Amino acid sequence: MKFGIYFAYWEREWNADQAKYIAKVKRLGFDGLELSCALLKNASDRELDELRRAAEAEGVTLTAGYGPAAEEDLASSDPAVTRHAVAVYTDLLKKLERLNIHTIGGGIYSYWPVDFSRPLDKAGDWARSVENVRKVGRIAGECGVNYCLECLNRFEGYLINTCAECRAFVEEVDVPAVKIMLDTFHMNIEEDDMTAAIRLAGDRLGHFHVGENNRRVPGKGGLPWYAVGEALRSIGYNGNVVMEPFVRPGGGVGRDIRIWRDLSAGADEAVLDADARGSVEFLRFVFSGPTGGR
Ligand SMILES: [Mn+2]
Repeated sequence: MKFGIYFAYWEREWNADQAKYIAKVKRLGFDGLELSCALLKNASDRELDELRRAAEAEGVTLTAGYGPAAEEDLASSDPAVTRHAVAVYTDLLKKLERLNIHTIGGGIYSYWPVDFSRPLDKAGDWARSVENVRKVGRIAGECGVNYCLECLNRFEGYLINTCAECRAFVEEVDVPAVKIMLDTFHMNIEEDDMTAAIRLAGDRLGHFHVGENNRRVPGKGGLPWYAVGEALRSIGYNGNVVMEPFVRPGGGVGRDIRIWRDLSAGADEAVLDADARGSVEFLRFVFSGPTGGR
């Protein structure tokens, strides 16, 4: 398993300079950095090449996360929206290929954050999304990218809340590059048993997010990390484990993630860094199991 972190832990706005985090996460003991596709969408080839070279120079594995806008909803009943969405993903996947990124994850079968004031047609959206994810998933396969569908909790998504739903969706899509993505924060709300969900994902698991029940760094909350690690080992998971902590209120990040209090206790960047460093060391230790790989 390779351990990464999402850059937005340090940021209050989504439109940050992501490149500076490549060296930082390496220094803090991570193997990888997760970038936001929102920032890659408008990047020039030169900027993409610089990012790729910076990651190669540090030996950092890049992964990509995305919260698609409403006008990029692959489940939409408006054909103009789904046509636009397929075009956006096609372009994005080519950019990921250029960046040597092999994983994209998120609610990339729907949109985010969902507007729950609008009427929902889950069955219709499901059928349209399966069809469009199949199209995009084939393109992802050609680009060498795993297209990983994140199970989101009921307050953030409605189409895929559990691993069982995701597994059914992925089987219906039936394209090898389209995989299941789990996130402990969402699983803690929706799954009866997180470890059973991981085992159900099995070899279809393409990406894994870790965060505490309240989105602190792993190890600073109540989730059963030893059992989570054991379940990942039991399915032979060898992919990326990316922490996605959010602890500071304010800005677009605080609003979209619903951080209404300061979970960082006024932490400055040095304290955030120390927590991230401690958390990745904790995860490596706990996930290595009883014999620690010996
Ligand atoms: Mn996540």
